[in-house]
Amino acid sequence: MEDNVKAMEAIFEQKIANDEKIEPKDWMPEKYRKTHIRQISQHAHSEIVGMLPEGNWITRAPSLRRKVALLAKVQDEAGHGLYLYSACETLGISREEMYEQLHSGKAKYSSIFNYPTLTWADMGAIGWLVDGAAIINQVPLCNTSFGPYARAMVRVCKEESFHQRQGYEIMMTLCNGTQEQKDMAQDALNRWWWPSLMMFGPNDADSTHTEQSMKWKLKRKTNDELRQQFIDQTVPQADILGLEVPDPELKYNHEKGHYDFGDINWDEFWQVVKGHGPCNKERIRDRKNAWENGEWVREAANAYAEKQAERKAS
Ligand code: FAQ
Repeated sequence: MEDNVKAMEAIFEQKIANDEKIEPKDWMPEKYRKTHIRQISQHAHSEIVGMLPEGNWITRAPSLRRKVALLAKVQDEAGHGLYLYSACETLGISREEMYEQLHSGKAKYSSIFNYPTLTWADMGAIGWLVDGAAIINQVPLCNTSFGPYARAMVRVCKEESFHQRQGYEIMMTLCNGTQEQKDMAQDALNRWWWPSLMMFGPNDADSTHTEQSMKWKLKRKTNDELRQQFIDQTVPQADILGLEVPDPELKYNHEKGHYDFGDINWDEFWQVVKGHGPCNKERIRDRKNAWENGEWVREAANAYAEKQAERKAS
């Protein structure tokens, strides 16, 4: 028996070393399965909770064109959540259990979605910065070792790239508008910059899972590497907009070929992660309400599926 497990472990390790995908029916170590359930379900929850801050502005979009684009974006996030929940189900956890973990606070979701969306400029800043950060985090995940997660990420990244551009275009329009509009854009950047940097997770030295996840090729880059890549890519975009990144210590380091930046407020990050951010309670309340109000839809869909199955069987 033990020899059998060792043999399966060796096959698994070989596949990881060869950059072959691990598929749901393949043998995998229990810890690999659990880590994937944790990360993929948290990722799915982030997409679904992430619909709320922007959903808040659909009725107040400044034009029909903006409303259509925002609606499409928010729907895309729902789709991303669904691919990810489906990918996670292949690891042997039910969707109900995942929702239960979200509602009870056992499962996390991204810290970024616990901040409020105060003005229309926040729609620009979220698309530009939050989707921008999500792309940088998710492009390496297209190459992650678990097949269903990697395949979901390919489509998600294509859609995120449209989201990032629509956000940047909103910022561009505001920055080319009146002084009041430009001030709104600057205020949004001031509020969303630091939380966007926190999206990549704690510094590598404080990250619980990075080392093991890199070995399993679940993560292909560390939190700090991705954060630096985001800063290097985004600062020149702020320059084009004529906006100032709210970090007095931000400076291009020619020797390193990267921007140096100021200290991130990790106390704030952990407070938000632990449920004490500005909107945590509201977000979970809204998700629970959506789950409860959708009960009749789930019942009807299940009843229909059962009837169809009965019909096929008879
Ligand atoms: N927020 O050891 P690590 C999006 C937790 S999707 C909350 O470094 P790991 C699209 C972490 O879970 C955004 N918690 O963890 C969109 C762990 O706690 P645990 C979501 C965080 O997993 C755009 C502990 O801290 N993206 O934006 C955060 O190796 C616009 C220690 O951390 C993904 O989920 C955080 N920011 O690395 C939607 C991408 N960071 O679980 C709508 C996939 C860390 O032990 C609108 N996930 N924690 O209790 C990942 O790449 C990784 O899971 C990281 C964290 C990088 C997020």
